[in-house]
Amino acid sequence: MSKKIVTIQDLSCFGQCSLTVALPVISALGVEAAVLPTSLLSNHTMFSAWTKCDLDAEVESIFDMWQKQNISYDGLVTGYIGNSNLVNIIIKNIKNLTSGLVIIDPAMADNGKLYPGFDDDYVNSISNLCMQADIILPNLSEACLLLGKEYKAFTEKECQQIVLELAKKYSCNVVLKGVTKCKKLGVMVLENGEIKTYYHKKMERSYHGTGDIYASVFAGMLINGYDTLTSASVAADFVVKCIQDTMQDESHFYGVHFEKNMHLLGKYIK
Ligand code: PXL
Repeated sequence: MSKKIVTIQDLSCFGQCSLTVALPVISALGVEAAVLPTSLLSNHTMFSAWTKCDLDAEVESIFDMWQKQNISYDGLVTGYIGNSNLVNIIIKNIKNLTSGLVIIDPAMADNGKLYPGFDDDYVNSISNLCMQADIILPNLSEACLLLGKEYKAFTEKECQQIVLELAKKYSCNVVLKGVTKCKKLGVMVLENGEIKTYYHKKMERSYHGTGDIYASVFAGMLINGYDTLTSASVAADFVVKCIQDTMQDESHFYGVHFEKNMHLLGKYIK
């Protein structure tokens, strides 16, 4: 039986992030993707300006209607949500949405800085959301915010400690993104008490929306039954390939060209 998941995050109309990447990527893995847009933006917040309309009331109505219609999912994955009230609404409704896999990407920061508009209150609500997770996907900036640590360059050993602290605090498995070792970048995975790291080439440029592509590949893989390390490494390789393809296009600054690589995901369809 094919699986279905719901991806809960903003809809940035332009900019190759959040729902505009999640829907095609999850579908390309042969998984039915339902969407729940939490906010509507003209474009993501790495542009110099944007419009944003949070959909708190509509999100509550959608949850109510899904419950009335007995709509539920094999799993859910969350990303950028938009405000802490929305996060709290999601927390209240998670149990009605799925008795399956809960994947939380605490998408709120990068390079040691919160995204525009987010504050301590938002960090707090995302921390509460992580309490509901089976698995969380923080980058190092987000891990520091969740643990109240100062952001800096961390050694591999320190990253292992961070992973263990996160797993203990949230009683969940962890994929920590952005671990560095020599000239390599890696994802550190804790699954069933064991830590493993998948290292790959470090790219000279970073792009917006790659965390969202990462979470979508990871979620589709995991729901297809692949183990955490395989899901984490396939997601990393896919993002690296998309970045490589984008770097050749100097004019493309706001996201990555993922579309022409979608066929690479087909072999993981179950
Ligand atoms: O890729 C994360 C993300 C998603 N959605 C919006 C964003 C960002 C990162 O800044 O601004 C609207």
